[in-house]
Amino acid sequence: MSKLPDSQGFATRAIHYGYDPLDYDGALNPPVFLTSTYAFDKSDTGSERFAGNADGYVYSRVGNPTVSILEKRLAALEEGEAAMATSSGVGALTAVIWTLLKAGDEIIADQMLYGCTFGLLEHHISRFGISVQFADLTDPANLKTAIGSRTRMVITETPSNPNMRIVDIAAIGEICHKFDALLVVDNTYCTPYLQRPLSLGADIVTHSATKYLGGHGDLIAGAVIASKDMIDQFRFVGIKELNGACISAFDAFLILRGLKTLNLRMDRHCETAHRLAHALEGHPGVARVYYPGLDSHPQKAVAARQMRAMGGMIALELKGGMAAGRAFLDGVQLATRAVSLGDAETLVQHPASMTHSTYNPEERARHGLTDGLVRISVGLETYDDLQADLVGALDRMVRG
Ligand code: 4LM
Repeated sequence: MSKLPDSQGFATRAIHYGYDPLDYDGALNPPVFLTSTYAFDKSDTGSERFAGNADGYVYSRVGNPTVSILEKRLAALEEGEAAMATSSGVGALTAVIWTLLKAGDEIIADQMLYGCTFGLLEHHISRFGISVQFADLTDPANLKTAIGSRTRMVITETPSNPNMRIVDIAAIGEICHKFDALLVVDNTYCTPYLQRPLSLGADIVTHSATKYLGGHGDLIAGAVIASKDMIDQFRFVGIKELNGACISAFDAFLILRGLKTLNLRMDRHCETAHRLAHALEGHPGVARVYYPGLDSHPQKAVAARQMRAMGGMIALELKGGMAAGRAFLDGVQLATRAVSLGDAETLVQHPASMTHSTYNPEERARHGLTDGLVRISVGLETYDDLQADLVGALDRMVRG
């Protein structure tokens, strides 16, 4: 077990926390335990572990030594008591919802969420008797109006995927707790390096670890960070018996590797995105740039309060709607046309027809997602090359 005190800095924890090479023959990197099951020295050991009376592994759907190292590290980075890694971000959120809620309960969710999160909440969860209200949580007053005695959970992303709205975590958390509702914050866009929702008043943090935490576009994974009590429930009910969305030891290893450079990558993502947001604002093909570091962003002050820096994601509202969005995407030469985010490669995509096509046109209009919005996941390439590529694509789009 790592001997580092809890007071150590973010990068130190991201590199060392929860692992001591001397526990594993000096191996600098954690071993990848590729095993589905674990031998018991005698039958009593197995039954005691299954009964929860003794520590120890029983089966890798529920726990694995490589995964445990990742979980300890993620909890330390998010400043939570405990963490559980999952096979995807969707697996993390379903483990939370299915474990904690029952028919008759209500969820209030922000009006703008990653497309498949919206799909789950708007199109599927009602089949299980759970109702969902959507509200614009950028104004906490809207939560005060919507919340009631059946509200068990409030779910938000901040910044929201894809249009970068900012939700005030502390203000929303305060309202939730007056009504005994749990606040779930999807922290995928920020990572714990930029924002720590639990310290701001959230109860549960979820992640798509596919994105910045892994950082290299080579895996699908997720995570939940919360109190030890809740994580035990998510593990022994949510993953073990409800959705089975356990992470593989190999993917856990890759995320541990990615975490070692998380702060360096995030610093560069943020710096490049900030410069690009300024450079693209005012282009004749661009109606609006959504980036919380710009003076034009309506929640700039809230973002500055709760985020260390403004992140690596930018959304552009193009003049010319869907056709302009497609023309821009087809015009890039260095950036990659792809969904997902948080990779070294700059990725551009068109939410209305791709990640957020789970919102039908009427839902897009109601929830404030326009057809002319394109999303840029700013990568780690040389700044000048990126600016030339994106401005060039916009110039060609304008010229038609
Ligand atoms: C995308 N996003 O936006 P898995 N939470 C947030 C996300 O952006 C995502 C998930 C959860 C995209 C995927 C194609 C804020 C995913 C879901 O994909 O299940 O790891 O995470 O491009």
